[in-house]
Amino acid sequence: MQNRKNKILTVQDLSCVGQCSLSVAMPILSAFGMETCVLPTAILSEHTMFKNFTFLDLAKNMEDMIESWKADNHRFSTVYTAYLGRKEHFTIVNKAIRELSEKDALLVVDPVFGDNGKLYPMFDDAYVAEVRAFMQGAQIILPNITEACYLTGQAYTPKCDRAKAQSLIAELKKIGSFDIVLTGVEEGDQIGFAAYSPKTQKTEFFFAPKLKGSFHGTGDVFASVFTGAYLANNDLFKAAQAAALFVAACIQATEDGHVYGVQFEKVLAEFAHQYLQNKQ
Ligand code: PXL
Repeated sequence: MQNRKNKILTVQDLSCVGQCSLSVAMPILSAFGMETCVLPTAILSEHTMFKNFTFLDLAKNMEDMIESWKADNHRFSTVYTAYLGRKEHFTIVNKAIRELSEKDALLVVDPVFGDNGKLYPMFDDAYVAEVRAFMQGAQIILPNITEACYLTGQAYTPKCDRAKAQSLIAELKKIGSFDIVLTGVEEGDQIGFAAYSPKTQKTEFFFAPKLKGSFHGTGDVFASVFTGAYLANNDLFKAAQAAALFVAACIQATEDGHVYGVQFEKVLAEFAHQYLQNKQ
């Protein structure tokens, strides 16, 4: 059924309240049939969009886990990274990739450092520079508009149309030869993504009606579904389309006033089942 052996290592934080990072990646990747292993970078009480949050840095523990996995001979066929938290984590993650991934392993990088034109709390230009350097080894990157602007030095505009997306992609291509899925592209009252592959040198767009409201963690939901779907069918555009449709379904299922995350739990099982049956 799947083309790759799918033992995936996802590297990101655990936000103990708030539907984002590992709390969404683990159930989603599992629902798509992946054996999901995790290298947690930090434990937070809540994600950093809450007024209060605690942050326990797991850098030392990450290094110990890598040594233990090496000794027990664990290897991963895909590495998917998202919010790490501190710039020191990148050296450790590079080591994990070097020493623990299979020869033809896939590296999916969601840069996760900002949204709505701003960096998340605790991040600065030095963190962005680390992400930019780290991304060079990726086969697929999944930036939102804010992240693409910071990564390329282009000015942020609240609306990113096709022309702006093309110009961001032209600059992102200079960082590395990866597939790019740029999320948050808008056309009229629709929102979607631009998907570019160096293999075809073409950019394809997908748009669906823009739903009201702004929710945290949807980027992580998108990236997790994308990764699960991509590993199931190896099709960049179809995987991104599935992720966009899933995020829309999650927003529609989310009760009014619940804005710190989307209630993906309500729609995940059925969606993943349908996808794996039809490979939409
Ligand atoms: O959803 C991205 C994300 C992940 N992890 C933490 C965050 C955020 C966004 O704010 O704060 C800790």
